[in-house]
Amino acid sequence: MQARNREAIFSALDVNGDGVITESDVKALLDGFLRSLGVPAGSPGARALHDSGQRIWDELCRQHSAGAARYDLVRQFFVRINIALFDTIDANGDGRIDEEEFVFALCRVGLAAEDVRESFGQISAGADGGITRQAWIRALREMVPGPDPDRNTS
Ligand SMILES: [Ca+2]
Ligand SMILES: [Ca+2]
Repeated sequence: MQARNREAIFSALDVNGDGVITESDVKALLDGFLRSLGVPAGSPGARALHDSGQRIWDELCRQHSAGAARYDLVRQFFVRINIALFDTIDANGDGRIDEEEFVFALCRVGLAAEDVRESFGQISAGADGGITRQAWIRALREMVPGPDPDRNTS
């Protein structure tokens, strides 16, 4: 992976730009995403996402204390947070992200519609009904190559 991408991922996760990723960046990141998608704060979906964020954060803190490499932690954070977002993006909760849900979510967070549609085609690979959780996880891991962060995440 290119150093430039690493930096881009790090700055995206360091929401307040102070050069370190902390628990408040996690909350701000998730709040920003929920706001973009119009998910009301305090709704069950918003609470579930924050609970996942908290679990991911606690786990990464444990690994950090155990001396895990910084890049590996940032990578894991990126992948796992995005896995947690699957349920938020899957607005109708049918277990698949269809093109409409995908384009809606990613355009709302500021990506160009053309790029988003292209990514949808690549990730769903023509599968009926859209992106499954497995395809989503695979795509995220390919985006930031490295050791498998968590084989049990589903
Ligand atoms: Ca920060
Ligand atoms: Ca769906």
